[in-house]
Amino acid sequence: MAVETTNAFDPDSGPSAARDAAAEPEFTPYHHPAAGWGAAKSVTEFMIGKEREPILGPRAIMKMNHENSGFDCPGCAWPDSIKGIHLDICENGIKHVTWEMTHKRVGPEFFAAHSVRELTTWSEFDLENQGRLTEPMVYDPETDHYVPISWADAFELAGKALRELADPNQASFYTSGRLGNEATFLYQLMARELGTNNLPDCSNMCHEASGRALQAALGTGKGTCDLEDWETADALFIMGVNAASNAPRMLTALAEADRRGAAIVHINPLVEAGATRTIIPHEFLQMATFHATNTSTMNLQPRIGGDFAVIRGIAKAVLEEARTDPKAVDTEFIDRYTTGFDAYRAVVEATSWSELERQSALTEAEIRRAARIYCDADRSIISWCLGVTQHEHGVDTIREIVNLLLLRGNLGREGAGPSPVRGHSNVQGNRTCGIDHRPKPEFLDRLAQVCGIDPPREPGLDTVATIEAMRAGRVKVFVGMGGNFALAAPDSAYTYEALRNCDMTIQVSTKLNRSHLVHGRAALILPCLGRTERDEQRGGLQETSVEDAMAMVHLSRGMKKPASGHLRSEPAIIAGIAKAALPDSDTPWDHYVDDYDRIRDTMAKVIDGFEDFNRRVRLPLGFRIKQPARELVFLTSSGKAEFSTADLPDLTQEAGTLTLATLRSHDQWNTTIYSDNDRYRGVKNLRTLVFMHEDDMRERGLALFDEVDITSIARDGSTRSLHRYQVIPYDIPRGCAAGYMPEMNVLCAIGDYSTQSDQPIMKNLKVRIERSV
Ligand SMILES: Nc1nc2c(c(=O)[nH]1)N[C@H]1C(S)=C(S)[C@@H](COP(=O)(O)OP(=O)(O)OC[C@H]3O[C@@H](n4cnc5c(=O)[nH]c(N)nc54)[C@H](O)[C@@H]3O)O[C@H]1N2
Ligand SMILES: Nc1nc2c(c(=O)[nH]1)N[C@H]1C(S)=C(S)[C@@H](COP(=O)(O)OP(=O)(O)OC[C@H]3O[C@@H](n4cnc5c(=O)[nH]c(N)nc54)[C@H](O)[C@@H]3O)O[C@H]1N2
Ligand SMILES: [Mo]
Repeated sequence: MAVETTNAFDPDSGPSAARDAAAEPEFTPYHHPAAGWGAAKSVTEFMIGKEREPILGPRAIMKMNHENSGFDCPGCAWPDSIKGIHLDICENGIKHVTWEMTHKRVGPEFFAAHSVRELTTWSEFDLENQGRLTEPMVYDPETDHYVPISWADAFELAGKALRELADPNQASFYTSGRLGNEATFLYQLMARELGTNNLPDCSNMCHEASGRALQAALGTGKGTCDLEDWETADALFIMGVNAASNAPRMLTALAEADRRGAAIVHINPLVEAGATRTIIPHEFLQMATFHATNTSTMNLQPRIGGDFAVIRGIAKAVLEEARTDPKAVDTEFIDRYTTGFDAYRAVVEATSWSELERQSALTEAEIRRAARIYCDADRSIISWCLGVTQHEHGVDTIREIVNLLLLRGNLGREGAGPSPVRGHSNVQGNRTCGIDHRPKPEFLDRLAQVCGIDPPREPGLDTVATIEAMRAGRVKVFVGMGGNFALAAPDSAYTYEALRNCDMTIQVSTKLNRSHLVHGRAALILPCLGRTERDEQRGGLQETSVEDAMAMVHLSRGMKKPASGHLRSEPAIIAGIAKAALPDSDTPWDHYVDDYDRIRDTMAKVIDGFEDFNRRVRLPLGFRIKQPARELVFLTSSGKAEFSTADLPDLTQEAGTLTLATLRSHDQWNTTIYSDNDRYRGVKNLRTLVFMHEDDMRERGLALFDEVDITSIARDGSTRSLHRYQVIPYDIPRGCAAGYMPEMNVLCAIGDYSTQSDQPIMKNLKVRIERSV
């Protein structure tokens, strides 16, 4: 099979036309520190320039991420600083908030003026840039327009579609990681009361590998570190994350680490902006004096997918060191808390340096230097994001990270441990509160007992399986609770066909996006309140809770007047659908929505670690979910932390092919594109690009901005192509290439997901890149 897109963008099979085709692309490598004045200038332009009027006043910024008195930043999941300055905000967080607070509106007049067919030719930027959705809309196939519908009729339409399914497993309920904990709980309750565990989420594309690896090794699906650990570690290993763009508040932690003399090692095929120098986002004095702080001791640039070899190499060097310095390995810790060490040592010793060099594309000396830093540090944290997870071998690599930590007892004590950088602001909370297509029996038992339902026990569908089931007609109703499924998912053409094959698609959203245009035979758009907005219910002003990447649960309270009087909160929308779909339900849906404290009281009885939820979540900083592994209690089958012994993956490339990773630019939030610029990578006015090593370009006779066709070769041999992308020479290992999601999702074959995590392999595509004809 070969999928061709006729030009760079094809509304029938992928994202649509670039925003400003007239603007000339520019590329000037960026040498300034990350954050600082560049960021401040960009924010100002964004707050005033783009939107033409100030939107986010100082009051809103001050309220963001404040001790339980404001709203949680809807940006990344990096925790709020506990000590010192609470004004821990960043350029991108301000962008995300401003985008939600826009004055523009997408009302019925807009839909009356534009058919769906017409809107499919608009760019992602233009769609979202129309502003906030204001009223429930239903698709009218006669006219190909969305038309207004009352909430009551919308709920009845959705309820009827769900009621009439022959089997509840013909519905699938997607969650994007912005959904608050209370709505999350109601959402999974509705799905399970209906009788399905089909609860795919963005985590299936994000940190599924982290959850599975940590669960197997340590008996917890989460990292064990908190921000105080970051503040006391002697060495930080930062793998596969573009911190300056995607977790900017991490820069503060890195700069502080550098000041106290801690070592920072970045492991990334690209040297990202945050991996050299930064200006701490909130230190305005530093901005004025342009005083940059180092954020790196060492940069290792392995080839894409080479992380396993890097970590194993460091472990090998540590074990070699232990022959002369017994303290290099923490034998007491290993004996007391772990199992499988001897087998692990044997596989590490059996892995040769030449093989490690070949697979990592680094030299033995480079790896040994990182090992030296690791051995010299009393306390080490290893942190990672998508550069590690979105691979076939994501789970094995994270287990190797844990192996390395265990070797020196870097677990269960201050300043040490595994610390995955989560994505969406509440993606971790979604999982904690029941969004899991493979729920644990204990969770279901408690849900049954407390909520009086009979939840299904067989596993449900994840993201990829949902797409396949929709395409095959086995799933007929798709509900998207936030997010932009059509574009975020792999294999755009295939995913579009799948969504279009549904009897009904229902999207609960704040802004217009591609998933409203790529819809089922019947389609609903249900507009909801954003996190910044006041949520008034019968019981008064409501707050909703979220969990950050370090397991802190705290309240978020919107304060802005809702974008439209018709908007409903996510809990209210879920309850509306649930009542219509489950007319005989004994669940007190309205009672819950009237006062979210009541949802929390039920959650306290169902969810581990949420005891006394209502009181504890109102403590000044909220509360931290207890972490057995942090206390050196391992809920694994052996009762110990388990070493793993995976073989080194073979990354040998076929001649003429490159390995391509899909990434975010600085100016985007997943599928939300703010501009065509990527400041820290020095790119302007261009998203249809591919970064390559200059020797790989030369070999193909290519120069800056030359047009190329990119063809991916899937495991099953099928090919997918993008045409007329422009090439940029970049500091990236040979044989590697990179470009932007979601445009490049066209290239991700639906069948190419990890056999270890079921995650689509979005960072490791086999491609051919040739000059366009
Ligand atoms: N502003 C902004 N913030 C965001 C997001 C956003 O879109 N915009 N998205 C949020 C979400 S949902 C998530 S999950 C996170 C994502 O945060 P990131 O993981 O930073 O996201 P990506 O842009 O995909 O970047 C992946 C990084 O991994 C590197 N990489 C690629 N392949 C490899 C590899 O094989 N090994 C290693 N070691 N590195 C590799 C890339 O060079 C890049 O630096 O950010 C969250 N925060
Ligand atoms: N090729 C490739 N594909 C990827 C990735 C990659 O690295 N490479 N990364 C993957 C990852 S890590 C993730 S997390 C997914 C992201 O996938 P999603 O979470 O599905 O996508 P987003 O772009 O974050 O969703 C944006 C939309 O969310 C809606 N929205 C915003 N705020 C709210 C809110 O408060 N409530 C509701 N109901 N809706 C809201 C708006 O309508 C907006 O258009 O993409 C994945 N796709
Ligand atoms: Mo994510």
